[in-house]
Amino acid sequence: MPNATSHPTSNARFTRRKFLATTGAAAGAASLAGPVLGASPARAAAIGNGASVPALVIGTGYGGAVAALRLAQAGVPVEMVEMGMKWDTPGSDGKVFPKVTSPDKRAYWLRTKTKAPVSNFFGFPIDSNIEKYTGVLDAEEFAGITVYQGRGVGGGSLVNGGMAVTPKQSRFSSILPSVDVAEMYNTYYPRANAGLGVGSIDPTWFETAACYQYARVGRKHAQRSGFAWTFVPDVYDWNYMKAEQAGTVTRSALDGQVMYGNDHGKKSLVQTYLASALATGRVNVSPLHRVTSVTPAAGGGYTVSIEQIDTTGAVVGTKTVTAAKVFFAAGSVGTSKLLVKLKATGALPALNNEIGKGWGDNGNVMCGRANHMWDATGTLQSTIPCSGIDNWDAGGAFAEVAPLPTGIETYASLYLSITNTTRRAEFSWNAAASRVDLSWQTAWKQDSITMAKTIFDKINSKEGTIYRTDLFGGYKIWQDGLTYHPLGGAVLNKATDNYGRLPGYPGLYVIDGSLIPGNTSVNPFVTITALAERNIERIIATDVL
Ligand code: FAE
Repeated sequence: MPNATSHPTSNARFTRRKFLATTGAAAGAASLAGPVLGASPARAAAIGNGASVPALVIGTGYGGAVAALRLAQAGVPVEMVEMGMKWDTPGSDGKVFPKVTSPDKRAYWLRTKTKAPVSNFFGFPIDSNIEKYTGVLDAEEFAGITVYQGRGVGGGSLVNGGMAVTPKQSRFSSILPSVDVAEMYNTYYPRANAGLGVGSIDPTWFETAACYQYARVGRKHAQRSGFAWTFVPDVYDWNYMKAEQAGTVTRSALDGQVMYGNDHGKKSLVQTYLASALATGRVNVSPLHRVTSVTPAAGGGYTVSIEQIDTTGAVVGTKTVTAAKVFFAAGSVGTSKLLVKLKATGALPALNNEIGKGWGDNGNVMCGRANHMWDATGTLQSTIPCSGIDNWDAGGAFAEVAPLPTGIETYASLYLSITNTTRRAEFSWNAAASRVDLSWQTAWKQDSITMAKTIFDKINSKEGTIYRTDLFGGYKIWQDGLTYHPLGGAVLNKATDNYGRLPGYPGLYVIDGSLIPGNTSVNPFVTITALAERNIERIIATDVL
């Protein structure tokens, strides 16, 4: 396998056939699912300055991991460039990741103070000072909203709750109107679910597990108010979860790990798609490398500018590489910010006017309810949610019953609602400040609050309970200042063609959550993965093979 710095072509018209011919590796061509050509051990060196590569993927989240695996299986060497760290080394406490209750420098991306979504407890602020470090969770602040995102090899899969939800088929055409519904539900959703290792909680075990008392209380209240309550699949290893509850393995979900990473049990992309990609021997990952520019190269392909950073965020080097094909997989915010800047500053001037548009927050809004003393939610709470309340059709809200893993009895029920908001914001280039702005307004969350209230006003009224006012600031009922689910900014069939190709720039593709226009009706990563599977299959068949 050629070294990262010596890939055989920088030609924009690169094809797999050409690559195989130039390397003499044509024998035993791989199918998508089949064995790979001459697999060799994963290369460990970072991408070299001046490298010329067939395919470069910006970001290692869901879209990027799918693209890398499928390209590599088709015989194409892939360079992945990731601005965050590779999270594989324990700290002095013996753990790779900190707990939600004791965040340290590993928790946050280049912040000096934590910014916890549940910011107060009994009214007291709980954020604390930390050392500035390239931590795993970015709380990126725009004027009207804080957008939480994963940073590191594995992207959002490092920090998310693993809730792996396929939207109801009947709702799909309003999520992605230009995509064939049958194809998605017959082929790409099943492929994504299999690739991600999605599983379901054992419903019998659920009934007695102490760590899900909070979810059983949530179910009781939902059902007594006549709402549909449902288990939600997850990528957490449910057998490991059982063993955690039994006390026979090291705890992770039952030891307060989730939003700042899980040491055990959680199948992040590092254990699934990225492991398979690296096993091909054709994929190389460069952590702590941030792409800053992509522009057409004189001799064909694209010139990609990269900053290498250290763990304080300081730039310690710059690299310029040439790539025949570039896949934007930096997440909804990362990809949108790059494309908006590159269009406005003349690096990719022919990008169309849909770039930066159609961005939404998946309608995220959080709230807590104060339960009666006879409805304790438990001192031991699994950080992995396993259930939700579906009032989408009647009220526009799907609420996951979330944990509050403080280790003490709080008598609180916490919920993250996903709502059917139609609000969409736009990214734009702010030349004076040399940054990308987002037009989201906090007041727009009122739509989501109204929808979430269709569930919780009714439950409160039935149970004789009230909203908690001490979790998100002084006397504040709703956490309306954030999203965990950024979507859109380079919307499919608008900013790109119907498979993620960027018009005007052959060889440039978008393959992440920025393709999805603002809402998926449920937690988004299964849809991001399934759409990436659909698009890369077409791209490999028509643009690569
Ligand atoms: P993403 O996974 O964000 O990956 C993008 C990667 O690109 C990141 O690793 C970035 O560091 C990297 N990057 C960005 N800019 C650059 C650059 N210029 N150069 C190099 N690298 C760059 O994108 N979703 C669910 O479905 N279920 C859940 O239970 C769930 N829980 C969540 C909990 C939290 C706390 C958070 C933050 C998110 C949660 N999500 C959940 C959302 C989910 O993780 C998110 O939709 C996906 O990760 C988005 O996938 P993408 O491939 O679009």
